[in-house]
Amino acid sequence: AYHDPHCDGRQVIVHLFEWKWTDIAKECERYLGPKGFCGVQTSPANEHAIVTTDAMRPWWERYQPVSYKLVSRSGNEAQFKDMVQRCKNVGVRIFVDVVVNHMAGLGRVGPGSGGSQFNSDNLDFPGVPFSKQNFNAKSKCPSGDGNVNDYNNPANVRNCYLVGLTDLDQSQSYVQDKIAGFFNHMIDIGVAGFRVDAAKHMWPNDFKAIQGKTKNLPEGGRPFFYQEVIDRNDGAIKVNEYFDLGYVTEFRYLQKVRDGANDLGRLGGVYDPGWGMAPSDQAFVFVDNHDTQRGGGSLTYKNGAEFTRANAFTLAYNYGFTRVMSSYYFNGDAEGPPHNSDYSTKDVTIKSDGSCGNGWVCEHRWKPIGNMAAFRNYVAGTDVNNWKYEGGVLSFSRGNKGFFAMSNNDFNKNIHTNLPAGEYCDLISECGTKIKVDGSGNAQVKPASGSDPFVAIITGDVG
Ligand code: LM2
Ligand code: CA
Repeated sequence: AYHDPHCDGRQVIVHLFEWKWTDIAKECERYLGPKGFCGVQTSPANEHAIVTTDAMRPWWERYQPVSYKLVSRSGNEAQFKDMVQRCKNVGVRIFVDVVVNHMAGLGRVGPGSGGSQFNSDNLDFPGVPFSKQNFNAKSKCPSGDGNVNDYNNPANVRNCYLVGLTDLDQSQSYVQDKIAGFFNHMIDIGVAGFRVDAAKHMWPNDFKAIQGKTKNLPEGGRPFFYQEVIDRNDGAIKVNEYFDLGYVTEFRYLQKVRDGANDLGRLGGVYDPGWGMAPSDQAFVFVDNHDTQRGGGSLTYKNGAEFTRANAFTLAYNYGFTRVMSSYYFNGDAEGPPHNSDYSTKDVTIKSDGSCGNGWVCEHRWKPIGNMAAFRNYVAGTDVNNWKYEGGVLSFSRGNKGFFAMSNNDFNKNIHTNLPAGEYCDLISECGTKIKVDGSGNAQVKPASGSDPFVAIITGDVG
């Protein structure tokens, strides 16, 4: 019920981490719409704590909610509305990261990014309002210090404070109403769905009740949900508890694809049911996210070519619903987005070669990543066939609609593509080379450029 992203069959979401609403609106119009992206995952849109104590304006202040007013480091409500509308106009939907497991951490005080006062130690958030009785009481949390510290005990994971973050009691009808009201406000504006932060730390039935209070989209249909459930076969909470509530993040994929990107022959095993991985129609997959790129053992933009291979493969293959991470350059783990001297976020600038400036990485604009969205859209629903790993080149077809090949280095190889005879534009290089398929479906396959050792072709238009 919650698995339709409402983007006309498009298949790829990009997380524009810490981007301002004004920049996301422009990116939808100038790049994401034309390239066939389904949508954008935004950073949390609601009011958050302003952290100037243990770090100066870290990115993670946005995971410390103060109220459900739409005023954040990315912009105000008017800018948010403008973004949602402009993106929608070019076929790109907005998916908001919603942080509703908790409010700001102990020790934090107001005002927040929207000017609301609050005091976490007193459990007082007048901007919602939430007060002491709306939070999980110590008596419900089986942990000595009140913090989550036993992943083998669901009550500990779900009723205690995650790293000192004040834990809401979602079993209360009042709390559910406030959270659903927040979702409904964004649905009225035109948002198509949500990434549910810390879903593992909420009881599935409580979240189900919140969804029950959430509206249909104005155009009809249930909002899209993907639940952040970190299941690495390392505790009591399993992804399958959340299947009814939307897609679930599949963190075991990150490890599989990282290992495969260094040893292409292993990529055939990225979906491993033996590991308890979610089936394709439940799995939300990605190479990295904003957490794992700061020390979660995943590949990141810092890995360059391996990271590019992992992403191109992810988009070419037929497992799960896909998201691409788009970052800013960082050294320290807490470092916030590129900013001006007053700590306002810097604009995303676009250089003449299509890459980004001002400290933004824009992985989604790297050709073997961004140009694969159209491939994934076109071949959706087909099987992977003709899997071949030979001479360092991995290749496969997607039914008789598409063919993909990649290697660690330049290559030039005769391969069976499974496509009808014809001459096809390589999508990676934006038709920098054409691949000629003969009457038996074979082609001499050579990338347009040895520095981007990928080839992707489809039998129809990219549109
Ligand atoms: C998530 N998913 O389930 C987010 O993806 C992740 O980024 C969030 O943690 C986490 N759950 C809670 O929403 C981040 C960050 C933490 C940070 C929290 C809250 O990774 O380091 O914790 O946001 O801002 C910070 C401090 C931590 C402190 C806590 C409370 O780093 O030392 O704990 O605030 O003040 C005492
Ligand atoms: Ca909780």
